[in-house]
Amino acid sequence: MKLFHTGNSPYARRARIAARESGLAVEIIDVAPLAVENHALLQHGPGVKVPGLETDGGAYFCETLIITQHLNEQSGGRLMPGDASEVEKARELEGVASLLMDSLFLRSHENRREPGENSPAVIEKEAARAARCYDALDSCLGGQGPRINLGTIAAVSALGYADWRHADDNWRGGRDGLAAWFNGMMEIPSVADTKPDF
Ligand SMILES: N[C@@H](CCC(=O)N[C@@H](CS)C(=O)NCC(=O)O)C(=O)O
Repeated sequence: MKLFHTGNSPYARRARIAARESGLAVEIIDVAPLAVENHALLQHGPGVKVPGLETDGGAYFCETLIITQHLNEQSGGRLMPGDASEVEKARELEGVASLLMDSLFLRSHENRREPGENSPAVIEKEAARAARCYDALDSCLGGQGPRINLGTIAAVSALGYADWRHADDNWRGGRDGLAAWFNGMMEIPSVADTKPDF
């Protein structure tokens, strides 16, 4: 399989960690920069986004949730807990972390638009959504030890992205449990090696 990514993409980071932890043979290919005409990814479909996964069977998957799900299935379930109730918790976490990532990503783009072209209402709404997500992650992960599943991979990637693009959110403030969990996750080599460079 081939996994296409760019250096600091939080979505691609999830796929990169999942690929490594799956134990599968996945070639990781950096396709930066994305914003060019006739990009090589166009041969795989209309999106030209990362992550993208070319399977051994010749299919091409876009969308992080589809890619990481495929990697989990191909690895015989290595990326999810074995116990059914733990699977539900991991899925719940993956959902909250996914919507946090989408929210942070949207707000980051909004923040970087020209003054007068961005929407303060959107920025405010997404900042409030992110704060609720940080609280939810703190409730769920505070006091937990580091472990890999698709939920924790999504959560550590979203929080790492917040450190880069939304340092002012100060997500660690008043959330000691979440901060300690994050530090523990950063000890895992696949997580440490994919930390955004900023
Ligand atoms: N919904 C997509 C989002 C992926 C995404 O937006 N990736 C960004 C990089 S972080 C990208 O490829 N952007 C290129 C562009 O917007 O042209 C997913 O879950 O994989």
